[in-house]
Amino acid sequence: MTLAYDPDNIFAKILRGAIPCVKVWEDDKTFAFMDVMPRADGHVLVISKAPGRNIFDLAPDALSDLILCVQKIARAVKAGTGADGVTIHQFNEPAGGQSVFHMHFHVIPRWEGVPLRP
Ligand code: DGP
Repeated sequence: MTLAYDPDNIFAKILRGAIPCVKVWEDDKTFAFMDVMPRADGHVLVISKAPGRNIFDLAPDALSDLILCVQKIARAVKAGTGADGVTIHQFNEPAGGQSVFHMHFHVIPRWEGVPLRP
């Protein structure tokens, strides 16, 4: 069963400007901002402006726009931080590690031999 999208989730409030964030990208379909609990310096969250809870219910067109934005942000994060690579995380439902129920990707810069912060 797909659970309902809650329009009062934290990322929906960020999109509405009701909660501040450090924005790094915005267009008509997507939005990216710094994670407040970064696993590494330069950790960015990338979200769709469409109201999808996670991978199970985001509309296909919105998912296409989102993953293309993730690629753009991954390239920018790697170039901007000088990282050796990036780790991309995406979690679905509490059992899958999701805590904010608005579809998002984590883009985390990585350096050789440096573990992620907990
Ligand atoms: P998860 O749903 O497990 O992918 O984790 C959600 C992430 O969102 C977590 O890394 C912390 C981040 N986060 C939670 N609340 C806020 C917030 O108010 N602002 C920002 N910028 N990030 C947040």
